[in-house]
Amino acid sequence: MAEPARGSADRSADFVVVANRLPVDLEKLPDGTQRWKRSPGGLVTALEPMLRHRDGAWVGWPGVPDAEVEPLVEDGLQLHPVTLSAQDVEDYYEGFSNATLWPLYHDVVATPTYHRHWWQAYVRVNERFASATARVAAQGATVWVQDYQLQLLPAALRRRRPDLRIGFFLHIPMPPVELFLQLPWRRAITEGLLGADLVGFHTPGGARNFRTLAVRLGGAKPAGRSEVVTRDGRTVRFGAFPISIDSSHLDALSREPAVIERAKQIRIDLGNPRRIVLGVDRLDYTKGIDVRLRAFEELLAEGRITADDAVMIQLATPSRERVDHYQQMRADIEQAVGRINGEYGRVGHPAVHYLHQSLPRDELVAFFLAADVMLVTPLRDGMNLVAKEYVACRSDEGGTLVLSEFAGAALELKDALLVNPYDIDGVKDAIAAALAMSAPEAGKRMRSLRRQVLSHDVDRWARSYLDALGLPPAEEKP
Ligand code: ADQ
Repeated sequence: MAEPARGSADRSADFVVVANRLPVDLEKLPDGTQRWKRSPGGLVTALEPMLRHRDGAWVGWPGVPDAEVEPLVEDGLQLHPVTLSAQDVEDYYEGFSNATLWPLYHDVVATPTYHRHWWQAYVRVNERFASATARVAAQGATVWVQDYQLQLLPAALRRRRPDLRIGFFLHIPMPPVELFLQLPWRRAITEGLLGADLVGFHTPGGARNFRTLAVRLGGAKPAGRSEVVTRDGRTVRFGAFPISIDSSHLDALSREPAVIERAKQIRIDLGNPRRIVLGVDRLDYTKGIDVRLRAFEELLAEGRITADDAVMIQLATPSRERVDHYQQMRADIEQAVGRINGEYGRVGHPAVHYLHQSLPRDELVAFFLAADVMLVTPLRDGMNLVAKEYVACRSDEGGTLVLSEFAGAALELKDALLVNPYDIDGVKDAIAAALAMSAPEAGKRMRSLRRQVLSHDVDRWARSYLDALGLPPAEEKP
């Protein structure tokens, strides 16, 4: 499906996306050969058409260590693989990105680990990404850097290529200064971000935190407008650009007869419970899977619900399985599921169904459609796309969303039942209220949520960010 890039790809792309991962994964097969497999994701869906329309390129890691692969062209899109050694993966990706930055930026809900050799790997890999991007971008090109793994890249790239227009978007929360100050390399990261022309966040709160850091640690000066600072005579703008999903596509999928049929079958397979309660997450300690299990368990223990009234399903995509925090959390969650089923299940009728699996898209949509109550209870989340996906899939205007106040999505999805995930009694009350909610009340809330999600999709997100960065629409290109 992919072909090698013909001729020199050097300095040929007008628009370059840089992310830790390429939109395709390299797979090494048992017979020693390798092939590319598409890794579908919201970001790819949103950016692909724009990249194709304007000689775009994507720079990223192909997902396996020590893969020395040549640039390739896939359906007209240049892909530029950056090689990471097994040591880089351990220190830069699993270490600094996922055991230092990830917990620090999520309100230290797990304790971040600070290792100097992880930091050195983070610097080394960011520099490598900067060199790769500098080789690919055309004179005056626009480069859009994605996420916390690459926060040094804007400044590293600007040093090499001052002619570029550089954007950066953070997909996770920007923490308050009081927490960020823990980071031994806080100044370098702040300076790295200040290399961009526009720094985007999901929420205005994230943007405000960035402003404080930029002034306090990055030597930036506040400018007249609230979302601008200046540094070394350059202007750095920042702001909130809440990401979204391909809403109309999910809406259409949820109307397909095969998907509707599958949703009915899921209910039958579960023994026709009165209510189905669903959780869908990457298996991550920030997502509050333990919170909702505990709330559900207490509701059963107190007799406020019975296992015939409500069955819970937790779908959890395997994630970061080599990072310590994740191994411990998986064990805790699986123990809780076992305990609840041991206490409240019957043969053939567990109270909680738990799948540690990634599901195909249409199967996931059928689960969304089958679920009467959707539980999205992160302790902290940049946005949380699952909440928006559930809403987009409820073309029948049914279902109730219980949503954590600490997900970025809560700022937009105001007609969800909002909960503080640290308040277990509050979460229990919200679940009980959702289970008891009348159809007209649920319908009213869902219609309002759907107006928001269907009118604010991922295309609109990308377009509004790129407009602010100053990238003209492709058709206006001379
Ligand atoms: P994530 O932390 O990965 O993203 P989220 O936004 O919820 O979190 O996206 C998860 C995606 O995985 C969703 O599209 C969901 O449908 C899918 N998924 C989860 N479990 C699945 C399963 N079992 N089978 C199949 N698919 C499954 C980070 C930030 C978020 C931010 C996004 C985008 O942490 O806060 O919303 O980036 O910016």
